[in-house]
Amino acid sequence: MDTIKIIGDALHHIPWQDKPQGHEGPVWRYSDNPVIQRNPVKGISRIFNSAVAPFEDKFVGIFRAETINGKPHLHLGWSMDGLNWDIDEHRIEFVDQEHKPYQPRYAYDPRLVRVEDTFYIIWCTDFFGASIGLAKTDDFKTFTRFENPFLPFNRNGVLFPKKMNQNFMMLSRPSDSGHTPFGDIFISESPDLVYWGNHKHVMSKGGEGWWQSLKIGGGPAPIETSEGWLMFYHGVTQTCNGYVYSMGGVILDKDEPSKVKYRSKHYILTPETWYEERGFVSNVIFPCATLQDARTGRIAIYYGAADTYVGVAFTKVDDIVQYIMDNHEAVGEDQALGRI
Ligand code: BMA
Repeated sequence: MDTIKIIGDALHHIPWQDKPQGHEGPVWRYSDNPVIQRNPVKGISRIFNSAVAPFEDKFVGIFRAETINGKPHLHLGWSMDGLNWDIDEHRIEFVDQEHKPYQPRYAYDPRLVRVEDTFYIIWCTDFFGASIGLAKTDDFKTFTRFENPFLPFNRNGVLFPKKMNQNFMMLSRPSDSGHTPFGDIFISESPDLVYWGNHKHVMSKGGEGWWQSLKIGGGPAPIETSEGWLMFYHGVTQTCNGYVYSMGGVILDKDEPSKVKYRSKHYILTPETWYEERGFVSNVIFPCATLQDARTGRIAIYYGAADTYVGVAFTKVDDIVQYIMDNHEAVGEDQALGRI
């Protein structure tokens, strides 16, 4: 087979460590994890499930910050190397389309996606229950919210970095408002980020193994590759001590992203280290962002660990895509168009 390639820009200063000798599996952890520790900023006890992106010659981050009253809000941060972060102690102030203040009551699990020259933040917001919030920024100074794109209850909104047939494409995971014990991933389209439709089912929880038997949810924005859209996601299993969140990998069809091409039957990262196994919520790996370098195929994955820390893991596009293809398992109707 030809080499598998990332379709996109070079990112020369991507954080990187080579795969440790003898390491099994396609994903390996940064040796100095966690990159964000407890009580990282005045008034903030924990930062996790957060998103990063390259911006000008730096990296920008939108952080899920649990404030010391226990409520999550979004905070902006900057980094030169993607590993050492300077995070604002004040939360992001949003405005509406008329530039009037429009603050979410709470905000968590942000994704940050550039489509053309604009950055979009997608998060879980309070809309009479958990639903998806959406805002845009061009400069990380003004953050303009759209009306909430979907009805409650919904979470894990993930925008594709490219329009398809002139439409924005958004993954989401409809559910209930609490610690949801169910959920599949769906996709919706919009010409303007206001009107959404053409909803389709993308992928189901389940499969032969148990690690994603309870629910799944989209992760970082899908990465365009020569094999299709590479997406990391979280899969959840239930134990007598609560939920365990692992990371999975899937390739969605290039032109019909509601169709799964390949999906790994094994998790690609599961809680094993102290910072993943122990924290505010133990045993959670929750990926929300990647950085990637199309020139070398390097990918850095940013994930929340135990609802307490931010971790970074690495892979290379050919390793991970090959792994997903070699370990493919078709689940339910994933490979169909998703309209029934
Ligand atoms: C989910 C979300 C995530 C969190 C996870 C584990 O329902 O709330 O933010 O990381 O639970 O607690």
